Amino acid sequence: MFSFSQILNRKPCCKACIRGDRKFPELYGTVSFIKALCGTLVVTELHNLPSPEGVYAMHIHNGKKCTGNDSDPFSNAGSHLNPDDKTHPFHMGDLPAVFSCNGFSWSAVYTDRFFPEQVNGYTVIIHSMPDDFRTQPSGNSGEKIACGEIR
Ligand SMILES: [Cu+2]
Repeated sequence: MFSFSQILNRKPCCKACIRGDRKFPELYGTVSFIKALCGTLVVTELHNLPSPEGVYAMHIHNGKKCTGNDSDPFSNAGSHLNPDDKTHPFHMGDLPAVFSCNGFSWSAVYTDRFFPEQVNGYTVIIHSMPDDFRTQPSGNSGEKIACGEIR
């Protein structure tokens, strides 16, 4: 019988090493992309989130670099990965939020919106606020506070 717990032990196809911006230099973690069924198991582990009980939007963005400028340290991460020109929250790169457990978070979600190869080379962004899954184009999720390049 098929079981996702076995898939968790598979080697990820690609991975993003997450780092906080200069306001949150302690924030770090990984987002791993494991091929599963008709899509991907996305496994997220984050340490030192800003608030012990915070909820943070997470998306795959269409930029390729976690670089930026003074006003937006990750401006080169671009906006939501959305090759099919859909509305939010139906972008390819839209994902469930991460919940802080005293600054730590671990989660796994299965999505059939993409295979790992389709997001390889792009970026994962963690935002300062939860996603309202309603406001266009990006769920009113606040600043980008952490970023990782998928490779
Ligand atoms: Cu985003």
